Amino acid sequence: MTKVTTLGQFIIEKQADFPYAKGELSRLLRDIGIAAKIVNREVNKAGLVDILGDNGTTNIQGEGQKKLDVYADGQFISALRSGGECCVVASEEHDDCIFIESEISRDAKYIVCIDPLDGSSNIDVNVSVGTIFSVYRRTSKEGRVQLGEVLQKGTQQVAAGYVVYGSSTMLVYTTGKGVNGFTLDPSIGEFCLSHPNMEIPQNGTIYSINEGNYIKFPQGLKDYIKYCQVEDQATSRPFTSRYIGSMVADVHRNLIKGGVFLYPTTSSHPQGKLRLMYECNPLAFIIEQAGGKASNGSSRILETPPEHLHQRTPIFIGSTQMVEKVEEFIRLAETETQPVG
Ligand code: P6P
Repeated sequence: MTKVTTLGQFIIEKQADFPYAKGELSRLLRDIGIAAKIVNREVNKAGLVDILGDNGTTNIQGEGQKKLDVYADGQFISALRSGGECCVVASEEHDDCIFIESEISRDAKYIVCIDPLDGSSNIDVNVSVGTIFSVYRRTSKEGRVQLGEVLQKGTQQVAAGYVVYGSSTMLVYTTGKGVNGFTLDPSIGEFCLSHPNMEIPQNGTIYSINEGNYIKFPQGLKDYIKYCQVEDQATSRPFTSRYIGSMVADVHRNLIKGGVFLYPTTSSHPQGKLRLMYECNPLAFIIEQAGGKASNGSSRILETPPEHLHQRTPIFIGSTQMVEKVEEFIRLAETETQPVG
């Protein structure tokens, strides 16, 4: 009988890795895990209850909010509010930060940035969606947390994770000492350790990009896509193209199988589409901890200075050798377009 380690047991066991830990981060991660189970229940019965479709509202991105977007947002904020370890939440679904100033959260020291339900447009067609979260420590000791404390570089994260609601529901997270994956066992209602010490293959043969935007891509990306499609046995090309349209699902597949996910700048998204604080930074922390790389095309995602809450960035994330090849094509195209002399 193999030993089952639940997420809660694992978090407590790993707490010993942090000598000064008093359990606050452990409790915060427990709170997120509880909300993930509740959201999972609704995601899994979408279609049977009135939780599908548009909510009739739009978020700061100007995107139509799905009912499940709003539901998931409410569940995670409620769990963080009642857990007492979080002092402020930055959510994709809210223009501004949500300050948690209840008595129970008086000494809370953690900041959470979250995309409560990423890829929600896929819900109505039964395709995997996800939750992405990032955890920082507040830098001030008391009083209301300032926006500057929320806008910390990705290198300052104390934890990051995602939940992928797919053929099974998994929670994958890091606290800076490796990456571990937990699969929800519905029979006991617990996330159980299923993927200890996850490491991404250093190279791969899967590239993941919305090729429908090809005409809008910078030249370096066009050159890279053509490189992926050329036959070359020595480098196992042509590569395989896989694009789910849910970043969590695409990144999760590449974490396990190897590959690179690419969302460059385009003429319609000149800063890139994906958000730094609650999509790119957390996934970059996880992939780097698993031995991979996450770049904006020229530098580490995690070193990107945040300027505002919903800041966007181009991102190339996955197997190190594949990300480096993308960077090489971007550099080459830029030098070729530089004026001579
Ligand atoms: P496009 C979902 O809306 C999302 O934020 C990511 O999960 C996903 O990778 C990307 O946008 C898909 O964007 O432009 O290819 O539809």
